[in-house]
Parts: sequence; C-alpha cells; structure tokens
Amino acid sequence: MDQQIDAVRMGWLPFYPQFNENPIEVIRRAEQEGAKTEAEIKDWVVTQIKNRRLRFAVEDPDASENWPRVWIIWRANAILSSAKGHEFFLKHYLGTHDNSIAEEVAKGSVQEALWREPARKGKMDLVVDLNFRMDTSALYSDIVLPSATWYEKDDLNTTDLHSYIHPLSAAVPPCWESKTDWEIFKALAAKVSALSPRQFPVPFRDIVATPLLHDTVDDLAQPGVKGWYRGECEPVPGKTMPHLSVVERDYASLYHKFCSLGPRFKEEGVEERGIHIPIGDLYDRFAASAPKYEWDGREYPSLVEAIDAANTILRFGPETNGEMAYRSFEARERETGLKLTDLARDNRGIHYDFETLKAQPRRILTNACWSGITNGGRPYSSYCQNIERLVPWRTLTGRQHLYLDHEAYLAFGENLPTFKPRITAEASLNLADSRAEGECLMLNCLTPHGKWHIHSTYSDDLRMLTLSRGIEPFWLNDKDAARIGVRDNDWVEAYNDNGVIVTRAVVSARIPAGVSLFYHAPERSIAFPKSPLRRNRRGGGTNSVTRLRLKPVLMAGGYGQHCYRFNDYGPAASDRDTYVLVRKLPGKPQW
Ligand SMILES: Nc1nc2c(c(=O)[nH]1)N[C@H]1C(S)=C(S)[C@@H](COP(=O)(O)OP(=O)(O)OC[C@H]3O[C@@H](n4cnc5c(=O)[nH]c(N)nc54)[C@H](O)[C@@H]3O)O[C@H]1N2
Ligand SMILES: Nc1nc2c(c(=O)[nH]1)N[C@H]1C(S)=C(S)[C@@H](COP(=O)(O)OP(=O)(O)OC[C@H]3O[C@@H](n4cnc5c(=O)[nH]c(N)nc54)[C@H](O)[C@@H]3O)O[C@H]1N2
Ligand SMILES: [Mo]
Repeated sequence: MDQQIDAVRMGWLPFYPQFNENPIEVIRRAEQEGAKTEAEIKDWVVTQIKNRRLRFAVEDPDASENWPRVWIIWRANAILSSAKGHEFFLKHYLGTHDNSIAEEVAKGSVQEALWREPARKGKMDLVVDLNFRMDTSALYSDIVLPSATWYEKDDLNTTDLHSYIHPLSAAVPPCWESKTDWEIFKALAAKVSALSPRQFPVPFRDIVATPLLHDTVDDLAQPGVKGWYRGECEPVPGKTMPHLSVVERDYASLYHKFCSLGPRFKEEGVEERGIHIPIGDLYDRFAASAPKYEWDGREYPSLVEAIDAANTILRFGPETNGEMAYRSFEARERETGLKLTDLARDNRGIHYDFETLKAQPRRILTNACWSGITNGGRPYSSYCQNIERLVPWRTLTGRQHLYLDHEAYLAFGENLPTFKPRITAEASLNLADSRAEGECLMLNCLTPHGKWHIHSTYSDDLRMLTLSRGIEPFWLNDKDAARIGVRDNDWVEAYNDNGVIVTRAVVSARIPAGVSLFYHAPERSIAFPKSPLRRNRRGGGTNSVTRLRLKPVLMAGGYGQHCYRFNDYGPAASDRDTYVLVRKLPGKPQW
C-alpha cells in the first residue's frame, strides 16, 4: 500500500478519486485566491500539494471523501471474474454478507497510508451493470441495464491476440426492454445533459492528474527515483509528480458531444504509440459523405447510430484504412530515419467500412502502431518490424532489455531475470485464521483459465452444463485425494481465510501432488451448495479463495518502458495462485 501511494505521488500510476477534495472545488479555491490562467491554477495546486493542504486520496483510502461511490460495470463480470478477492469486494464495496474470515493485518506495517479502524464496509452507493446475462455482477447490482446480444446490434470486436476485425450485426431487434450498448450510453449522456445544469455550474473547470505516460517524453522524466514528499526534490508536474491539466467541462452539452465527431479530433489528429497522424484532410473528406449531426450552429459527422461510430473507427484506424497505415509509417520514418512506407504502399487504397466487414471479416493492415507484418497473407506475429526492419523497440534504449536499471527493480532484486521461490503458505497469510477440520489437506490452489468457457461466459447453457459433470469441479491428485478419503466425483469443501468453494472433486493423476486446480470463473449462481464451515452460507467461485496481491515492481514508472500506459502497463496481480485446506464435504450438499 505504501508503494502504491508513492507510485501515485511520483506520477507512476493513476488513482481515482484523485484528491481528498472535489477537483471542481479545488479550482474554485484556486480562483478565490487569485489564480486565473491554467498555469496559475497549476502552480497553486502544486503548492497546496507540497504543503499538504491538498492530499492524494490514495493516502487515506478509508476517509469517506476518498472512495468512489458509483460503479458502472460494462462488458465485465467485475464482482466475480475480475474481482480477485471476490469476498472482500462483497464486504468492502457492497457491504453484503461474505465468506472471508481474514483479519486485517496491515496495521503497524503501513507508514504512508492512514490506518482507520474498523475497516469500512459497503462503500458503494450505486452499482449499475450493463449486460445481456444475469451474471453474478448483475445480481449484485442496484440497477441492471439489459443490453442487446451480439445478434441484436451493430458493433465491432477485436483483440490484440489475433489479427481479425469482427463485425457484429443485428439479425433481429433487441428483445423486450433491452437496448444496444450504444443506445444505453447515449441515453445516459442525454440524461446527464438534461440534469447537469441543476447540478453543475455551466461550463466549469476541473483539475486532472495524469501519470507519466509511456511512448511520450515522459519516458525520460525520471532518471532516478526521488520523492518530492521526502524533500528529495521539488514537485514538478510531468517530471517528479503527475501531470496536471485544467480541463473545461460542459456536461450540459455531453449528449451533443457524444453524437458528433470533432472539432478537436480534426485539429489534433490521432496519436498512438509515439506516432502522431494528422487527419485534417481525411476528416473533411469523411465529413462530406458521412451522416451529419448539427449543434451549436455547426455540422459534424454524426455518431448517433452505432454504425456511424463503427464506420468512424474504421475510417480513422490505421488497422482498417490503408491511408492511415501509410501515414503511420511516414510518422515512424520521421522519428527513426528508416525507410518504412513500402510496408503500406500496396494497401494505401484499401479502406474497410462496416458493410465490407459484414461481407467478410478482414485482417488488420500492416501499420506502424502494431509491430507485426501481415502483408501477403502472412500470419500475425509481434515485433517483426523491430527485428526485420530495425524499428527501435519502444524501450529506453530502443533495444530489448534483459537488464532493468530502474531503481525499484534494483531494490527488489529483479533487475535481472531471477528465480523467486513460491511464497510459503505461512507467508501468504491465506491460512492464518483457518483451522484444519478432520481429515484435511493443505494444497496450492491454482485458478487458471477455464477450458470450457471464456471466464464466466459460455458455460451456462444446457449443452455445456450437460458436459463435464455440469459443474466447475475441483481437481486434485489421486494420492492426495486418497489421504483425505475423497473419491472421484465426491463433494469437497476447499477453504482459506479469503473464502470457500464447495463443489465435486475430479481425482486425477495428471494433477501433481500438492496442487489443486479450480478453473476461472464459474458463476456464483450455478451449482454452488452451502458451506458448513462458513455458517451455511453459499460458497463462492474462483475468486472466493483468492485475494489481490499487487507486485510492487510493476508499480514502478517514470522511466522508459516502465511508464504507465492505459490497459498496457500497470500492476498485475498474482491472481491465479493461493493456498487452501480441503476436506470431504460432510453429509449431502445443502442447497
Ligand atoms: N482467480 C482468477 N481471477 C482472474 C483470472 C484468473 O486466471 N484467475 N483471470 C483474469 C483475467 S486474465 C481476466 S481477462 C479477467 C476477466 O474478467 P471479466 O472481464 O470480468 O470476465 P467475463 O466473465 O468475461 O465478463 C464479461 C461480461 O461481459 C458480458 N458481455 C459480453 N459481451 C457483451 C456486450 O456486447 N455487451 C455487454 N453489455 N456485455 C457483454 C458477458 O455476459 C460477461 O458477463 O479475470 C481475471 N481474474
Ligand atoms: N478457453 C478459454 N480460453 C481463453 C480464456 C478463457 O477464459 N477460456 N481467456 C483468455 C484470456 S483473457 C487470457 S488472459 C488468456 C490466459 O491464458 P494463459 O496465460 O495461458 O493462462 P492460464 O490458463 O490461466 O495459465 C497458464 C498456465 O500457468 C500455470 N501456472 C500457474 N501458476 C504457475 C507458476 O507459478 N509458474 C508457472 N510456470 N506456471 C504456472 C497454470 O497451471 C496454467 O497451466 O487466455 C485467453 N483464452
Ligand atoms: Mo485476460
């Protein structure tokens, strides 16, 4: 936690809420004290932070002004699948009953975080979920916004794990009250616009802190680790602390902005992985043929329909517009002095729109924002451009790094690839308060990705539930099972301080002794009997027995390739590994 706080102060990681004060109020106070221009406001804020009159919210996470109140969940099963430490989310975020028995242990060992007792429960005021399934998160939400399925809407889908762009197209209209995701967000934008004049001064200014970002000059911001809050240097936004920006908000116009493309987009162009692509002329050409949206006396390309949004992305993505791909290489040529545009020359005239994709899924075009070369039907493989065309790697030196000289890596002894033995059960504190009950075995519990589902999706239809025991089973070694009298298909109870699982055992010599597997991530609503050990409350899924543990070196930033990037580089958790005690379930499963 202390490391996390340092990381936010130094601009290594983002954290929301940002400050212990509403950022709108921060600006109001600055103005009252005479700061007017953006530069004056930023100076004022830096002084406040330096003198500790304004604090980062992360420093005191249990203060009521410092936690988020509203949680909108979209395209995730956040309270089950991604919630490493599901039971703690139930306790601290929702305040419902939960199966954890873990004692708080950080007291006395955290120095930077303010410790408050008792730990706060039920922090969220409102949880909203957009989904077409009544998944676990939807069941725990205050409001469910039913969304259209993949056959009821026009949408695009892709991933960096393959090279295809998939269109989803509406074969039938959305059922009952459900709406497409686009229509739901548009309706929310309209409502916010209508309500905001009553709630906000129009327009108003807001102060935003942004971490030091990868693929920008921020890569060179911090040659060494120095903490301004320890007096080791001055707090300088964008150097020794996060960037600060003053942003003008006009929520009353949110709906119009949602529905229109521009004007900043036209002026500022597209930026990705250190590449800036000007698009002014392409914007004008697009605007001439695209459906129009009018507001504020001007005409813009319309984003009213989901298909408009899809076509906009396809038109300005270097993956789907050959001209954009070509320009991405022009930008990379300017940066590197290499000759690269030949990689996009033959595709320059290609442009996929939604109709083209509906006729046939297409692969992404070779472009400088990705590192593969897929010309001539070649399969996608990353880093071809770096290896074959000597484009510098996006690291500090432009080469691949074996040695990491970031001081945080040195401090943790991970500056070179290192063997680290697995954490012991004792040190993991996963079993500090759990007692062995009867014939009982301690096992390492891994929660890898399911073979018969993608996370929590696709396993809950009748056909899948008829296969492979119709349940997410608990896999353990045959000799281990014999020691606790468990035969194949018997019910077992696996538990630790974090939570509990009750399910059927799969006994198999394919599982190494001492290890168990419980695949990620069955819904809590399917075939989960009650747990005698946890006061007959219903057991949980994979993340009932896990607990979030952040790896501190992954918080390190401000230096070369260690800089933060949204959805790319930030702390991952050791989420697939925990310890459990396992026993045969006494009696019959209770539902
Ligand atoms: N213990 C443990 N925890 C893990 C992992 C692990 O291995 N072990 N793996 C981690 C990893 S790598 C990942 S990626 C996360 C995954 O975690 P999540 O992304 O939270 O998991 P999913 O279950 O895939 O949730 C996706 C949800 O989106 C909904 N959905 C799908 N398409 C649409 C759509 O078009 N519109 C709307 N509105 N909803 C849609 C689905 O119905 C589903 O409920 O879990 C992480 N957590
Ligand atoms: N069927 C299916 N396919 C999927 C997904 C899905 O949910 N279902 N999810 C997709 C997503 S979002 C992701 S992120 C990927 C994840 O795909 P992978 O990264 O392949 O993830 P896992 O299958 O969770 O884990 C891989 C292996 O790591 C082993 N392992 C566990 N702990 C350790 C350890 O300490 N050391 C070593 N060396 N090995 C260990 C596990 O036993 C497992 O066999 O899969 C993608 N593909
Ligand atoms: Mo993932």
